[in-house]
Formats: sequence, structure tokens, C-alpha cells
Amino acid sequence: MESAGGSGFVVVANRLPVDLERQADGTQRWRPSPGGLVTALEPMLRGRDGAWVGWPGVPDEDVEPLEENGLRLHPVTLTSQEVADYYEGFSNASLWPLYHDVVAPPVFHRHWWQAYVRVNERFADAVADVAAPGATVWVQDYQLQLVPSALRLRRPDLRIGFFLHIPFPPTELFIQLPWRSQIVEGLLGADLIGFQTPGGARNFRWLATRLAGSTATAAVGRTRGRTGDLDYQGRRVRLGSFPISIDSAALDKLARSDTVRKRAREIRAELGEPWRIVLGVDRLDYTKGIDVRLRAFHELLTERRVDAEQTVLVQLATPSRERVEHYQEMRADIEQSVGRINGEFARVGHPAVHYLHQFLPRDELAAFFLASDVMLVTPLRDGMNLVAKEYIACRPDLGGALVLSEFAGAAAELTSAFLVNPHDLDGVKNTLLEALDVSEEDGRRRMRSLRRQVLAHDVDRWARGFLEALGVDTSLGDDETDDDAEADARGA
Ligand code: GDG
Repeated sequence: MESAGGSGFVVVANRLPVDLERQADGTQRWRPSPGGLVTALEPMLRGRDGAWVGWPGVPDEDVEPLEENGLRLHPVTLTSQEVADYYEGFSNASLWPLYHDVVAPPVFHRHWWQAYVRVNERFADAVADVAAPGATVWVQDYQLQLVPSALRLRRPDLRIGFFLHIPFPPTELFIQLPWRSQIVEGLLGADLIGFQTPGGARNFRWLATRLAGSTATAAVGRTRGRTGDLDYQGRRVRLGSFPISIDSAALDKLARSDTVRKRAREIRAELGEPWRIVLGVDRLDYTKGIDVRLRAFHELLTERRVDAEQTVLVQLATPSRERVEHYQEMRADIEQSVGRINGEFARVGHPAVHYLHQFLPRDELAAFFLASDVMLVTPLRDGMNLVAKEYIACRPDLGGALVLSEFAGAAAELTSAFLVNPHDLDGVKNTLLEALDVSEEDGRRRMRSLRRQVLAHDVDRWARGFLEALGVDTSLGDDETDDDAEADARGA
């Protein structure tokens, strides 16, 4: 997908798929960077000779473009002040809570917004430099919502797609944003705007007609999850839902490997061969409902409906956004709850809750998935939640039970899970008990159905679905235009 004048296919995301690390001796090295987005997009880009534009994760570093495993990486420089204002500020303390149903109060500062505008324009400049004439550009996520329109101004020849990984909020909440029209207009620079769920697309469609003067039209052509399109400034903007997924086959294979199976047995032994292991795996984020599951577990222990001698909770919490205030407060609250539960219910050498605030290697994570009996995924709001899908992919043995929040995008597909409303604590407790006691037959039936869904709808299918809706012929393995789709996009 590469041509002499630049790349024919460009992914733009806040972060590059690698982090720049400064070593103690002053030298630098690249390390694969963690996160849902990278996990999701890597398989699609490998072997396609595409380019990725993003921030290398370290402020104040001017880094030359480089090539890693066949992928051209174009670093965008951010100053420390921009990281504080654009990333930790506007992206993670204004937009993140606003888009997650204001589960924490969003904070708005004008200087954060100004940095967001400036950084989005810098990303658009970088893409305009590396994209070949007529290239396809795929912009990722809430940090870069102004890039589509900024890029269209600079390069009207490009085909631009945008995908939002987090929920697009209800209209009543979105209109709290002082810069609501600018964000909507920024997104409307794209040819295709993708959301995790049809609800997100509907919310956006309503706002675009009210705030940006676009006209709603019926969806043209057949695309899964299409909710209708928009006419905006003489162009057709397509909207659709594209639920993201994982590299299911790779995880299934990993979970079948001897090393992971052996490690899963070791984990059970290290935990004292309990009757049941309950597992939570999350970025340490207040949207993930870690507090909900700790409260449910605590009450069940207090009411003696769960016995700490038989059942343990393992909570793996990956460090995340540690300089943002909400995150510091939430971490303190969670660690206090863990301490309180163990203070009341642990024995020496036998905690009731095992809590790790660490990033674990992928194999180790797979072994935890395989070792556990009940997986608790209880976000108050989540765009999709890849952990739920990863758990299922790691259960070729058809063991384990998934308790899943209705407020995760994944709930729309994973209907055979034990679905819960995380705001209903009694409901969470009762459903956890049900999952702990599920019969082997019912458990296997549910897991078989979940696996059918997750193995068939993998990340490759997600990416192809999005790119095909954008008019890219993915079957050719390059960015040649699908004539029908293009005619369709012109409204022919
Ligand atoms: C955003 C949206 C949407 C976690 N701890 C470790 C580890 N992880 C990996 C998981 C998973 C990823 O991080 C987390 O993905 P999620 O989807 O669960 O959540 P977010 O980070 O919030 O992602 C979300 C996603 O974007 C994609 O669109 O689903 O709704 O919020 O892959 O496995 N990986 C390893 N060690 C850990 O300790 N190796």
C-alpha cells in the first residue's frame, strides 16, 4: 500500500504502537506499547506496508520516522505542557468522563481545549505530509476528533475514515461540552464515521443535524449497523456501527499451548486450590466498575453467602493515567477496599482478594483467564471491552463463566453471558452467585455460544468491515477503489 509519494494507507492514533524508552545509560529503545487500540489494530497493519502516525509516548522528543516490522512509523512531537493540556487534560479529564455518561464529573478548561485544537492540527499536518495522493486515512479515537476536518482542508483528495473506540454519549450529556459544535464539525470532515454501537451512531446523527446543519438521509448500500447517512456541505458522510474485536484465533491457540495450560494449573495451586477463582482484569479506570465488584464480593463475604476459604477474588489492575487526579483518587479508594476486605476476611498466607497493580505479560494473562472460574467485567460504561472477548477466546475447554455489564458495548453481542446492571448491587451479587454455581452443562452451553460469536467476529473482520464501508477493496490487499462503493458514496 505504499507509493513513491507517500503511503497509500495511513493509520492515525494518539499513540504509536511502540513506546520510546529512555534507558539509564541515556540511550533510547522502542518497546511495544500496551492498550486496547494497539491490540486491535496490529494484526490488520502487519504485512500491509501501511504507515502509522502517532505520539511516541515521551514528551519533548523529536524523533525521526522509523520502520518497525514492516510498518512505517511517523512520530508526532508533544511538549510536556501539551501532554498535560491536550492528553491528560482535555482528552482524559474532559472528554473521557463526558463520553462515559459523566460517571466522574468532566472538567472543562479553555487552555486545554486550545491545546487540543493545536495538537489535532499538528497530527493533520503530519498525515498530510506522509499520505500519497488519493490515500486512505483511518483516524482513531476521541483524542483526534478534529483531525478529519483539518485533514480535509489540507488534503481534499484523501479518503478519510474515523472510528470512535469509546461510547458516543447521549445527546443531553454531549451538549454540556462548550465546544460541542466544533467537535461535531471536526468529525464531519470524514467520509465514514464508525461507532462501537448503533446507539452511538444515532446520538451523533441527531447532534449533527442540530449543531452542524447537516441533513439526515437514508443509508445507501448495505453495511452492517448502518443507521442512515448525512449530507454535509455537499458531501455524503456515512455513519455506521462496527463493534471492535480481538485476534481470537491467536488467543485460542495461546490458551491451548502447554505452557499456558501448565501455568494455569500453577496459578490454581499458588492460590491454594480454591473451589472457585473469580477474576477481574482492567486498566485501573473509574469507568470499569472495579469498586462495584469489590463491594459485591465484600457484602457476599459479610453475609456468609461466599466463604473466603473456598472462593478468592483476583483483581489485576494495569497502571493507567496516573497523573490525572480522578485516577489517583480512585486508586486510593480501591486499594483501601482491598485492604478492608482482607483485614476482615483473610488468614495469614491466604488473602480473600489478590490485587496486583502491574502490567502482566500476555501469556500470564491468558493463564489467569484459563485458571479462573468466573470472570467479572462490570464497567459502568465501556465502548466495547476487549477483556470480555479475550476471556472467551482463552476458554477452548468451555470452562469458566462470564459476568458482563449491560453497559459494555460487548453486551450486545455476548448475550449468553451472565448480564448485570452494575448500578444494581443486589443484582450483581445474585448473578455472581449464579455464575459461581452454574452447572457444568449450562456453563458449557453458554461458553460454546459465546465462543461461536467471538471466533467468527474477530478484529480482522472488524477492520475489513470498516474499510469496505469506506470504499476500500480489502480483498485485493491494497487500497484500490471499489467502484460500486465509490459511486454509492457520491450518492449515485
Ligand atoms: C478502549 C475502550 C474498547 C489489560 N491489562 C493487561 C493487558 N490488558 C489489555 C487487555 C485488553 C486491553 O488491555 C484493554 O482493552 P479494553 O477494551 O478492555 O479497554 P480500554 O483500554 O479502555 O480500551 C474499550 C477498546 O478501546 C478497543 O476499542 O474495547 O471500550 O475503552 O486487550 O488484555 N494486557 C497485558 N497485560 C496486562 O496486565 N498483556
